[in-house]
Formats: sequence, C-alpha cells, structure tokens
Amino acid sequence: MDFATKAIHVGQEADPATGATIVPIYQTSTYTQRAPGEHLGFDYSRTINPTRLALERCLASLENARFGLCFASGMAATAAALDLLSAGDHAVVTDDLYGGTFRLFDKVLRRDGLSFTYVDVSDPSSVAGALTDKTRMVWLETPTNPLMKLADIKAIAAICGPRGVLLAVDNTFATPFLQNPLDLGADIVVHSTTKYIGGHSDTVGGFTAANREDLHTAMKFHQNAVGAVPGPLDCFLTLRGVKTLAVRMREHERNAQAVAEFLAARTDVEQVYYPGLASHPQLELAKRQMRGFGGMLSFVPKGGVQRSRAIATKTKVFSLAESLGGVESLICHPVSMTHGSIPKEERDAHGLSDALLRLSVGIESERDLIADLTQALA
Ligand code: P1T
Repeated sequence: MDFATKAIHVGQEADPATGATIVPIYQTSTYTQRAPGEHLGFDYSRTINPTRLALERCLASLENARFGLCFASGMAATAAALDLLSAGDHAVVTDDLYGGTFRLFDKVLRRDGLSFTYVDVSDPSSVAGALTDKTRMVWLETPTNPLMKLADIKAIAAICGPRGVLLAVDNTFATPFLQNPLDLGADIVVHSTTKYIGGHSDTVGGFTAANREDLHTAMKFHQNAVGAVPGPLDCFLTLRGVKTLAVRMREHERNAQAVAEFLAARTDVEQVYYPGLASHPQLELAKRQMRGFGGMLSFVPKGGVQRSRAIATKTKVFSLAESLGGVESLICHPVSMTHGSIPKEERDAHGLSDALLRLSVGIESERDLIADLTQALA
C-alpha cells in the first residue's frame, strides 16, 4: 500500500462494535470484564486504548515499522527511547537539536548517570570518533532543529551496527512522508506528533517506532510503567490530522522552497538554511536520503539580533510562536524561545546565531507569505 492510502486506512478498519467508519474516541479509562482476567484484550487505558492503538498502527505503517507506541508528547517519546539506556551508559548526540531535548539530556538524564557527547553529525567520522566503550546510543535529528543540518543515516548506521550501538533518529522535521530512518538502518524512530503528523497545532503528542521486538517491548514497558500516554481525544485528532499528511507536505514544501529562494535572493539576508537550496552543503544527501526538503527553514537577516527581533514582531501571516508543522505559518526566534535552554557558549560553538530566525512555512497562499515577509523585512 502506498503512503497516502496507509495514512487513511491502516489501523482504521470499521469499528467492530458499531461499524463506525471513523475510529471512535474511546473516552474510557477502563473496560468491563466478563470474569476476572477475562476481557476483550483491553483492561485499562494507560496500558491500551482502542483509539490510541489505531494511531499506533497507522503511524507504525507510515514508518515501515513492525511496532509503534504513542506518548503524551515528543519529549515523553524521547524519554522512553532514552530509557533503553542505564546509568553509566554514554550517548553521542547531534550538536544542533531541539532545546527541550538538550534540556532532558543535560538536566535530567545526566543526573541519572547517563553521559552525552555532542558532535557535528553532518560528518559521520565525527560520530565514529566520539564513540567510547560505554556508548550505547547515537541520537540524531535530521534535518536538525534549527540549523537544518543533515546526518547520513545509512553511513552512521554502518558505524553503529557492528559496535552494537543503537541508532535513534528524531524524524519530526522530515516526517515519514519524506524520510524513513528504519529503512536506512536506524533502530528507533521518534516523532513529536505535535508537529506535521497532527498538522493543526491542536494537540501535543509523541511516537516511537522500531522493528526489533526487544526494543519495542522495553519501550512499551516504559510507556505503561511511567504512564505518559496521550488521551483518546488527542489520538483521534492526531489520526484525523495524519490522513492529510501527504497533501499537506507537498504544499509545505512548495511554499518553503519559494520562501527560501525569496530570502536567498535578498541582499539584506546573510544566510538561508534550507536543504532544497543549491547553497545547502548537503543538497546531494538530501536528494538521496529524503523524498523532498520539507517545510522548515531558518535564516539570518543582516542587522543583528535587534533587526531579527523586529522582523519576528512585524509579521502578520506568520505568527510569532514556538512549535512547527501546522497548516499555519509560524516564525520563531530560537535563542529567546525554543532553544533558550541551550547555554550561549554551546550555541555559539556550533553556529546557532543570536540573530537566527526560524520559519515553519504553512500551506497558506505563497503570494501572501512572501508579501508578509517583504513588509516585515522592509
Ligand atoms: O513538544 P513535544 O511534542 O514534546 O516535542 C518535542 C520535540 C522533539 N523533537 C523535535 C525535533 C522538536 O522540534 C520538538 C519540539 N519542538 C518545538 C516545540 C519547537 O518549536 O522546536
């Protein structure tokens, strides 16, 4: 089955109880048993819920995964994947990543005895060079948030596999429509479904996928034991959103390419970061590894942080907000918003400028988006 068909049908057979065509919101915490321990496979909604199960099956199919698990947020999904590690273990991590992920690693998991080394994953040899005999996981975002750097998943999987190091990929920016890390050799895929998968900025959620049953079983144990599960209504909304992921991504990409080219042509813009531009140093990898370039881009206007903040305040169609991947366009000033939890020295060290602006390019009219940026840059 092709992607667009799977998004609409997998896990979403007519409801066995009523024939409802759309998976119902099973807003129940518990299930009546015929006799103690005798039930229809559903016993308690932290453990299993039919609306969540439908979403898990659908999203797993989109990642070509045998198994999928939904969580209350992208961070909860990330925490479940990291729970595969134990005190004393080491992970190698992309040096450019979502600020909340850095905060979880640096402020929570380090306290629990894990250690992390941050490297520029656009060069696979820097990943190889950072491995130690304690390394159990490599954690990638590709493209990265917010600098849009790519990691060669296949090349890094070839480094990790023989050493028994797990490769986890946060696929939030690319979406399963554009990239399937498991097919390229990754062991675990993580998503913030809050973003493109939900697509309408009305839910917070997360997802993990794996093909290895042992990894799935361990993350499922964590899901039930810790209990950071999404409610049935959020699962319903996410499932409704994912049905249109394919059509939305095509529009996001068309608009993002146009906006990237518009910005790149301006003399008052210093740099544009978008994998679909000829100036992106990894355009060839993007073409090889992804089926498109996505809807996210970042840029550094000339004029320093003051001008950047002014631009972010002046846009009208682009809302000044955290998050991404919804149908509406958003503008963000990462260092004062999404990436504030990364210390300035670390941001400077890996090239995250204080003046950087990030755009989540929505699916409004291209003309209106470019007119909005034109007036904000003026
Ligand atoms: O917000 P939550 O659903 O918990 O997802 C966290 C997360 C994980 N991974 C990536 C790549 C992300 O971008 C995020 C969340 N990011 C934002 C809120 C943001 O504006 O960048």
